[in-house]
Amino acid sequence: MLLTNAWISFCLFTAEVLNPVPIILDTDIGPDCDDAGAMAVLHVLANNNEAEILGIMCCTSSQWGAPCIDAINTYYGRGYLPVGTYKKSGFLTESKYNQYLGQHFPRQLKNGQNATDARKLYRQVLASQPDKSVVICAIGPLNNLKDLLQTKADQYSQLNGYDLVLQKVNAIYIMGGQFPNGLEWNFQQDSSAAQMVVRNWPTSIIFCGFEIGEKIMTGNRLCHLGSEDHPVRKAYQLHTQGEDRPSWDPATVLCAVRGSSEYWTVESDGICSVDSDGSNQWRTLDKKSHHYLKQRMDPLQLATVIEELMLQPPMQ
Ligand SMILES: [Ca+2]
Repeated sequence: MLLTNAWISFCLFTAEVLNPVPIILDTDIGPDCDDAGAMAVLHVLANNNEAEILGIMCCTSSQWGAPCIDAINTYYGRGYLPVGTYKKSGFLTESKYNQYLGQHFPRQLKNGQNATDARKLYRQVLASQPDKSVVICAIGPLNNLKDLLQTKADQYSQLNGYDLVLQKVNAIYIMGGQFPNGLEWNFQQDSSAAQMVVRNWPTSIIFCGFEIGEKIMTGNRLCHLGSEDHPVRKAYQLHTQGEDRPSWDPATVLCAVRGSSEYWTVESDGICSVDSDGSNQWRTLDKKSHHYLKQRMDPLQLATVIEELMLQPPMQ
C-alpha cells in the first residue's frame, strides 16, 4: 500500500511537472495595471513549468497595447510569443502606462498595427493544438472572444469559430461579473459581447468575479522591491504611484493555471446570465457548465502568493 501511495504521489507530481497548462491570455492591458501584474504571474508560472503560453491577445484598440504586451514578454525572455490585437477602432484606448512601456522597454513591436488580428491568431493557435487542451484566460471585455465565435473557415481550419472552440478549448476562465449578482466593469464595457459569449461559449466557464480580486491587494511590494528594469513594476508605478491595487486579473490567471482547489471554493449549481446593460445574475433553476469562485483562502495570504510570483525574476 505504501508503495502504491508513493507511486500515485509520484505520478501526480510528474503530471504537474510535465504537463504545463497550454494557455492563451486575452487582456485589455492599459485601463488598469493589474493586467500587467497578471502577465507577470503568468510568465513566472511558465518559468516554473506550470504553464505554456501559446499567445497573448489585446482586446483594446490602443496602438500601444500590443507593444506593451511585447515589452513584458521580452523582459521575461519570451519576445518570440505571438501577440494578437483587436483591430476595430475607438475601444478603451486610455492608459497611464501602455505608451511608456511600448516606447521605453526592449521589444519588437513598435505599433499595434503591426500585430496580428486577434481573430486570425486565435484560429491559427487553436488549430495547431490537441483537441480539448487549450485554456483561455480572459481578463478584459469579451469582444475578441465574441468575434472568435463568429469567425468562418479559413486556411487554418475548416471549422467555424464556435466549432473550433468546441474542439480545441478545455475551459475558459473569465474575470468578469459580480457574484451572485451585480454590475462589473469588464461586462459593462461591451455588454453585447459579454451576453453573447456567456450565453454561447461551448465549454466550461469559470468566473472569477469582481468580489474575488477586489480584496487581494498587491503591487506595493513590487514597486519597492522589484528591479529598475521591470516593466510591470513601471506599470504599477505609473498607474498607482506605488500604492496597492486589487488583483482581479492576477487572481484569474492564478486560478486558470493552478486550478481553484488550493485557494477558492467553486459554486456550480446554476448558470450566469448577462443583461443588456452588462449586469449579471446567477440563476439556480438552470444548469450549464458555469462555475464561479468563492472566497476560501484569506485574501492577505493570496496577496502574498501573487506578490511572490510578481517578484520572481525572469529566467537567465
Ligand atoms: Ca483587465
